[in-house]
Amino acid sequence: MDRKHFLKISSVGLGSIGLPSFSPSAQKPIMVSTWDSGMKVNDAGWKILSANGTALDAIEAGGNFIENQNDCCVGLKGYPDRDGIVTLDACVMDHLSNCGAVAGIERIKHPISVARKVMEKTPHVLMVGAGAQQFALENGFPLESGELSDDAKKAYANWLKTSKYEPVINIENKKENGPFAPSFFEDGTLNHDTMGMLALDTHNNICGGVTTSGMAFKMHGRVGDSPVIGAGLFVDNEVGAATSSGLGEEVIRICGTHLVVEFMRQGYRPEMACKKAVQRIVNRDRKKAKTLQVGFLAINKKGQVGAYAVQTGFVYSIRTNNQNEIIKSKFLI
Ligand code: SD4
Repeated sequence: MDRKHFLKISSVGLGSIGLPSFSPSAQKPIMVSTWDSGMKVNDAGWKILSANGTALDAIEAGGNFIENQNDCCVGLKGYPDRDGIVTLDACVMDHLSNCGAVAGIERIKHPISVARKVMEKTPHVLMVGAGAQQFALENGFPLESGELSDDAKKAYANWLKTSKYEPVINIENKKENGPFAPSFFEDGTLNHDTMGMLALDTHNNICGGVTTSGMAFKMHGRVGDSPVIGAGLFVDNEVGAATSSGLGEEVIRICGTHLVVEFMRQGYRPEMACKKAVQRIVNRDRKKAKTLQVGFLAINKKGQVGAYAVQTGFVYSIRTNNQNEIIKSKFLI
């Protein structure tokens, strides 16, 4: 289902109960996920949250759902790196500040579950590459085929025509942003959709997770923000949590999600906290910022939600008892 269609059908919103849809929610349980693909991810998590399950289980279920799909940017059917190899990044962080992550893992279907195992079964936080794969195999995850999906094969063949190494995340509304649109996505394929998820459960606990194949056609070995705690994900159960999508290097540079949570700790609402982190990126180099996209999504302890992006195009999905819709993020430039 395409993005526009999805946006159109998302009608069960706060609007329908008489509140403007940008009004912050203050309910629990609640699950929010990046992009429109987050709708179905939230559905998977909601089954658990609505039965008084834990935020951690909901996040893992959401991550596993999207890792099973034919998605450009998550799971083994995602787009490969520039050597034609799919490498996956994922992390989880729970309400006790426990966290686990894997980066650059190959041929494992559910990296978010491996990240959870790193959190629960090792004294470590981040495992990478061959070692992460070995750990996954030792913990019963099967070794999958390394073959690309048909869509990924097509996109990769397309990219190989120019093999232009241009590490950018495409900005939607490409006509408007013509000069900044990456040349290898002329066919309309997207290179975003990293799944960042945040949930607040009925036990009043917040947990988050991220799963992604990372930036399409990245250098082999390149790791983005997604599995980096404090960059792609940060949770502080006293304050709230944040996740990000977009050009990971820019997020890592400012410890983006940690920054968002710290702004919330200072009393800013989630949207303003996200905006201030986006401003940090833009103020550093405005000219460069015009060429890239980063979006932050945050939730606070009250269940209020907000997002902000560098450019237009970032959307997120929200699920509560009263709300099940896609919301467009505001943006700075
Ligand atoms: C990365 N942040 O690897 C990821 C890419 C992304 O939506 O978010 N895509 O830099």
